[in-house]
Amino acid sequence: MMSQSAVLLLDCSDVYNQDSSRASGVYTIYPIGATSAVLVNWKLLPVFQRRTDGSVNFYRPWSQYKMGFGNPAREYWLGLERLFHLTLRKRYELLVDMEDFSGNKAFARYSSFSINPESYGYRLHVSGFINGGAGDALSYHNRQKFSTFDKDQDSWPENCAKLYLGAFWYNNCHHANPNGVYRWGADGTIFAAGVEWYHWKGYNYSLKTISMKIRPVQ
Ligand SMILES: [Ca+2]
Repeated sequence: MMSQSAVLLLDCSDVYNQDSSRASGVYTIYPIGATSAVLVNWKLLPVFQRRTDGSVNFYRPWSQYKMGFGNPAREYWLGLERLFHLTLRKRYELLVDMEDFSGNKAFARYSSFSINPESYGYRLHVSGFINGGAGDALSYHNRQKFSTFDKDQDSWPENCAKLYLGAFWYNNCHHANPNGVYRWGADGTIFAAGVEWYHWKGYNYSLKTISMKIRPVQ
């Protein structure tokens, strides 16, 4: 672990800049300031979203999506407020990794990623798609505000978070639902409510794993 007397780290690239021999393990970072410590795994990080085993309920209200929940080593949502402060300071790119229940893997990469502050609904800005076999399910969500079941900021007359049992930058409503219900593969019981990336597996296949991670663009 880093020395607690060290300079406060804003993200993992600062860890790396301080000491490249520490390029693995869990570190404490401070995206907002000294009172905002976040444990992150540098090997995988900064990961701001991860589904891997269905151990955490992701159907949660705005306050929890704002402040974060889960376990950084397993299923996790960093929190929109921390994510905003992270992407405010530097230019970031986004990598979305995913895997199905047959062991197939794919990714989607975006060369630019940021979000606006809460007063602008944590609006998403993502561009520069690079295909790693998963297809582009996220550009559809570009420039959308974040929505939860108790805060509808989507572009659909009804409440997308309630319809698809998740929370996301819903549009009208989604091509990706990474915070949906963990459903162990193919399942059309409730349309498009699983952990989904439409352009790879369609609307009725819930992924085994998905993670969304960012790193600074040099
Ligand atoms: Ca709506």
